[in-house]
Amino acid sequence: MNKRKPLRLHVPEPTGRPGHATDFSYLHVSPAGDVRRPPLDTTPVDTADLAYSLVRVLDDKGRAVGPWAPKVQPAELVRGLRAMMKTRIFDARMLIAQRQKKISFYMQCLGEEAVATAHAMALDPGDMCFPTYRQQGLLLARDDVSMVELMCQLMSNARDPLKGRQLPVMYSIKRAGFFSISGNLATQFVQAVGWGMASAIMGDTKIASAWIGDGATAEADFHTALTFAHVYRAPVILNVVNNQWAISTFQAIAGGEATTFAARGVGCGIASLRVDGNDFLAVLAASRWAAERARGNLGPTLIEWITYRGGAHSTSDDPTRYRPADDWQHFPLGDPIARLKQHLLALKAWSDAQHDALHKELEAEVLAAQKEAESHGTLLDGHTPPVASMFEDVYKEMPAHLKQQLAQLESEHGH
Ligand SMILES: Cc1ncc(C[n+]2csc(CCOP(=O)(O)OP(=O)(O)O)c2C)c(N)n1
Ligand SMILES: [Mg+2]
Repeated sequence: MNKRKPLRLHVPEPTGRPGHATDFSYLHVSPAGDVRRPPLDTTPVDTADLAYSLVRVLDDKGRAVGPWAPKVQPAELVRGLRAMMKTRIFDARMLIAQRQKKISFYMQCLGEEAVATAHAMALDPGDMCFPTYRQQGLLLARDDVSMVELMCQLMSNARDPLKGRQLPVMYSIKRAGFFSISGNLATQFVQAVGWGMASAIMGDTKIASAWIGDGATAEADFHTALTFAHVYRAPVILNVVNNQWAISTFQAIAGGEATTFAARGVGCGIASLRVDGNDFLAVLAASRWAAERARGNLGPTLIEWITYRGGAHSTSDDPTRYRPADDWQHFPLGDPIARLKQHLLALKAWSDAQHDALHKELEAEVLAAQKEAESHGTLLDGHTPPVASMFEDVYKEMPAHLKQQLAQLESEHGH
């Protein structure tokens, strides 16, 4: 007779649910300034402790403390604050535009603004990001990307540079180092590593920055990318944005319960950091560290950014169904905009009046951009690219069979 106990599986559960507050102790937050900063040429195995702690610079009083505090001028930080506020205001307006049916779909990065905007400040022109749909901050931090261009893509209007072929928010702006977003999650990671390897094979100096969410790390592409990055020491930054949720699935379901996502890197022979993603200074410092390593042929760096998805997953989601409605307010790492503002106030490089004035200025800027974008059409008025445009841009020279189909379309529909 079999006397063994029946086997059972462990199914991770979030520590909070609607009507029952989250216990955030699972995050294991280190005090600001507590985590060491290793030399750039550290060995991957020597970063093991960093994959289980949390690099933080800003303390509760808004002071920049510890070995990771970056050298940065207050004016540059004001630029960062501006980029985060612009991103948040842009998102809020586009969410409303979706509710007004001017856009079919939208995805905000509410609460995660520091990750992309501070990272953008650590990259050089010509570097290539392979983002997901929640890194609009990479674009909004740049002066050479107009909000009108982004909004025309969102509205799929006559000026949409992608001619309605991509889902709204899935931008593609090569000149801004922003690779076309693919809805197939985790493909970004293998593509970024391949791009970085190509850059090295060609003897170029440009590096790649790969982006993935906590949930998408469960895809095989993530692990394939780590192997290639490790073996060839590809010049790439491997960003894992752990915003605690993958639609309605808690990060523990993707494997964040008994270990960390940063620890995946160490296990694959890649130097890894776990960083407070709501701390603008920590994001800047860690991004610079990883970029310098990549540029110096010192190998890839994996960074797990701890943050919180403050809004819904997308306009098709209702997070009150699976997590406490006020969860974000209790997130121990706070709000990245409020924290950088507090730091600038502590430095006496900023004031409440300046903050309010900047907020108003940005609201007006976003509104003006929206007016201009809407003058080229929205989903409401059918100002979309001509149907015949679907035949363009697929091949450099249009092949005979497409020419035939285009002619057929024109003869049948009079286009
Ligand atoms: C390969 C693949 N599987 C599933 C989906 C459907 N899907 C879209 S977003 C998403 C959740 C992703 O969560 P995470 O990676 O944590 O990113 P976040 O949305 O939190 O930024 C899923 C499952 C997809 N787009 N691609
Ligand atoms: Mg997520």
